[in-house]
Amino acid sequence: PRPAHRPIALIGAPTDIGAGVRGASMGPEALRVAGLQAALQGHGLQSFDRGNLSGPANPWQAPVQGYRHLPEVVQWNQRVFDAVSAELRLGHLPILLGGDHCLGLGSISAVARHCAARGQPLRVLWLDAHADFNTSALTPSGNLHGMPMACLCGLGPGPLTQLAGGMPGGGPALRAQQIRLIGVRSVDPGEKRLVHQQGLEVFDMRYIDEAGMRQTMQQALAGLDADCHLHVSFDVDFLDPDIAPGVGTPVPGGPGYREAQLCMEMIADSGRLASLDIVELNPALDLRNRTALLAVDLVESLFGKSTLMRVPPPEIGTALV
Ligand code: 4U7
Ligand code: MN
Ligand code: MN
Ligand code: MN
Repeated sequence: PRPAHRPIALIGAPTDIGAGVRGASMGPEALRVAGLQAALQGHGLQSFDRGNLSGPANPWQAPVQGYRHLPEVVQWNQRVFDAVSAELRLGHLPILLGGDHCLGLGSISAVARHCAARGQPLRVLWLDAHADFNTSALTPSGNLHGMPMACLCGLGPGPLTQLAGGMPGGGPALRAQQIRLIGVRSVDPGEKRLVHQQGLEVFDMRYIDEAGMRQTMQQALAGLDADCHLHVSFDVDFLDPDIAPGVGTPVPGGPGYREAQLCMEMIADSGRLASLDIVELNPALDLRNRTALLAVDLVESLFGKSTLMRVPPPEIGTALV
């Protein structure tokens, strides 16, 4: 079936092992309490809740050679890799409920391996206030949630760049041309140079201000192959903190409610969404689960709920009412 009509598997990864603030470990439960599964079912989508993965506790240590908690981050990501791989093999659409964004590494490594084995093109949309492109030499914090994009491009410690044995050809999980960074407004100085050097396509907030979300998403989704696997890595701090306060690393000046909805609706219209991460939600900093409820609302749009008064696009509208 078209990716958007596949059964959905929810995978909880309750950890804040890569973050600089505690609390993202409560993200999976907050999303469940906010009604994620019922919302998906309300759109006629079949879904399974696989429960939570388990992994090492957060030892809250200082960085060692530029990395905080590297062995623990490796372990969590191996479990995420295995869980996401298993769902992809079953033909399901995995949704990773984070957890901090270091887990995007395990999730996307699994997706990249799956696509490579089938010769299927892959595109990754990274919705985030940050570029997450630090290395141990560049990071101001040592927090691995600021490094998954770089690791996926092959810049990082071996156990993370070669997760679960690495790609068939031995190369990195992703090439720069497969990635679109959207919503970026906080990048560290060395990180900025590296992002440019690697040639990543970045739609930062300045670009979104000037071009608008519509043109931004048209470009970010341009040239998608009919067979393409589209992965969305949704860092909740992508959103403006006025509407999404429940995150550990808020940055002012993000997309507002309507812009975020349009972003999600245009991804839905592509009909190619085949895997998703929802990460960096921090219920300890939220207000009455408001950010989790907003995330669920946006995920509904991502799966085809249109708030616009119009006839839905035929390929999506037939199965989703
Ligand atoms: B997130 C930061 F220094 N760049 O590396 C760092 F500003 O997954 C923040 O996008 C990283 O939320 C934020 O520590 C990681 C910092
Ligand atoms: Mn992030
Ligand atoms: Mn972020
Ligand atoms: Mn964050």
